Amino acid sequence: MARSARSKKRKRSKQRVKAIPEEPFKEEPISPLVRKYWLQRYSLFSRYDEGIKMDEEGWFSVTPEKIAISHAQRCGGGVVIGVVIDCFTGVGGNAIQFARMGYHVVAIDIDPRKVQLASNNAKVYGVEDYIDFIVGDFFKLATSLKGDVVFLSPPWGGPAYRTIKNFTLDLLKPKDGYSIFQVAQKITPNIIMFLPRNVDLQQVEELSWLSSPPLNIEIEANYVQCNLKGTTAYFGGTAFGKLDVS
Ligand code: MGP
Ligand code: SAH
Repeated sequence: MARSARSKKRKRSKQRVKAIPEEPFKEEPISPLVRKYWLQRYSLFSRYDEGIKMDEEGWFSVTPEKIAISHAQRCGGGVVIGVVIDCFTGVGGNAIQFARMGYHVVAIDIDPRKVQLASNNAKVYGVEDYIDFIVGDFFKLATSLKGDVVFLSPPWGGPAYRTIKNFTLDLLKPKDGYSIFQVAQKITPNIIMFLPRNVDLQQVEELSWLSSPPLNIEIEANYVQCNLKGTTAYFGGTAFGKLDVS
């Protein structure tokens, strides 16, 4: 649903926790590593030419726009308004689409530069007023966070992740996938986790058993133009499109 159509419903007071560095942003040149991702720039951000800014990690980590839109649609299809916590925001690929779908977003990244980039990119999409950016460590902030959905797209260890045959959850950064999931569960059982395409699916299913009773889980393969890009696990109310945060 278009943001403009929903604006009247969005009267909740905004609690800004902005901590964005003021220094001017210097764009990095397109390195050989980045070139492959730069060639895919319009599938990463369709408004790339309108002023999107990236850094090297941002290039190889950002969720392609089509997948980020489907993550946001699965959060209740925009029917209900709620708060999504994007715990590993990066350059904002997911946070922007959650905000466009009508959610209020708390966007956290440990790297101040990422928050600066994500804030810039949110402005390109006209949704900066719907996102509270926080520079900080998700694990330290977790106990003070409240939200209806937690979105997790942690680092996978760089582009070399794809050389691994079976990507086990202990390879996620900065902590293993079980620890990340357990911290997220203290906020809400409605968790969406974006994982590598070669992730160990049995281990992903086991995450749902960490809760008693076990959480609902639905696992989805994510494609862009027939190319498999990642795996998304939907837990709790986000599985089977049953989220209701009203
Ligand atoms: P990729 O496998 O590096 O690229 O990343 P591609 O073009 O599929 O490579 P190919 O040559 O094998 O076809 C694919 C997607 O995974 C990226 O667009 C990101 O959305 C996501 N991704 C990749 N990495 C290394 C990370 C990461 O560290 N963290 C997160 N959250 N996402 C990542
Ligand atoms: N979904 C994002 C990509 C996330 S990449 C997008 O679409 O743009 C993973 C991010 O996690 C990186 O930007 C990294 O800086 C951040 N990160 C790593 N450790 C963190 C921590 N402890 N707390 C918060 N963010 C962290």
